[in-house]
Amino acid sequence: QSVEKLLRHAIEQDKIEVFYQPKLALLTEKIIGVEALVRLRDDENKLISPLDFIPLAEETGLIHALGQSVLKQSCIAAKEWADKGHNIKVAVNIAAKQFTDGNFCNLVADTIEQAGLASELLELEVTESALMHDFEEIKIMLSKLSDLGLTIAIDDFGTGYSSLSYLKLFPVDVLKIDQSFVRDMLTDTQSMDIVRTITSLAHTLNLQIVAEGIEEKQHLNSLIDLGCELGQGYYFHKPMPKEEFDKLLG
Ligand code: G
Ligand code: G
Ligand code: MN
Ligand code: NA
Repeated sequence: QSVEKLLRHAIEQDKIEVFYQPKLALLTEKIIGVEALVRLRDDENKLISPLDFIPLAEETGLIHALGQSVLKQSCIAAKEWADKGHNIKVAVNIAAKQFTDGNFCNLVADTIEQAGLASELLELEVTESALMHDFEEIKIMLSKLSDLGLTIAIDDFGTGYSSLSYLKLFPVDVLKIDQSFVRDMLTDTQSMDIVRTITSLAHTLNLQIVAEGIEEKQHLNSLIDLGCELGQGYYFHKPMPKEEFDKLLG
């Protein structure tokens, strides 16, 4: 079966899955949030990588239904965790195509409201390239989203092709250091320098900083030394199904 068919069926049958990867305060190793990551299964129940269906979903327009399913499941999950006394912020990846849909802001507002979620517990992750469209339009939309009380994170920060001025002009709250820099920081001084510089930039601009792709104790130690407060990666936890994360929370 083609990936497109699998995707269509999964959407029709409400079988889009969401995994959650814990995000931690690096000093205390306390879980403070999760990143929601979409999952799709093939005919043999094996997981297909989002890399193999997100681009397709964007081309076919299925990204709207897919993204809405992920957003809704994520908001419902975070509400459930909050009701159990856990303040777990959920970060949802938003594709460029979703973002430029004129109705996106209303959709987000409705989804939060229907889930009964405090908007502070939702973060939207957008890539730099998603922001590099009509400047005024993006600015208005980000401001509306920000006014809802949720936070905006720039994903894969440092890999995009953009000027830094948008950090000043858009209401951005969080920078996520791309995992390639973290992966190489112990062996490549340039990557280490980039991580240091992004962390320092974030502090200067009063932005939160999240390191991605922490795989080793030494990554963690170096990031703490650089003053990076938050992070995620296989060293702590891989993305996992909701049931597994529920158990982890206790
Ligand atoms: O866990 P990982 O293999 O899940 O994700 C691979 C890529 O797919 C990452 O770049 C991630 O940002 C992207 N991705 C994962 N889930 C989603 C999603 O729900 N929406 C979008 N737009 N991208 C996602
Ligand atoms: O582009 P984005 O940052 O949204 O992508 C997140 C991707 O990174 C997902 O595919 C997730 O499974 C993956 N990921 C999360 N932690 C690690 C890690 O420690 N190492 C590697 N190699 N990938 C990771
Ligand atoms: Mn992400
Ligand atoms: Na990333």
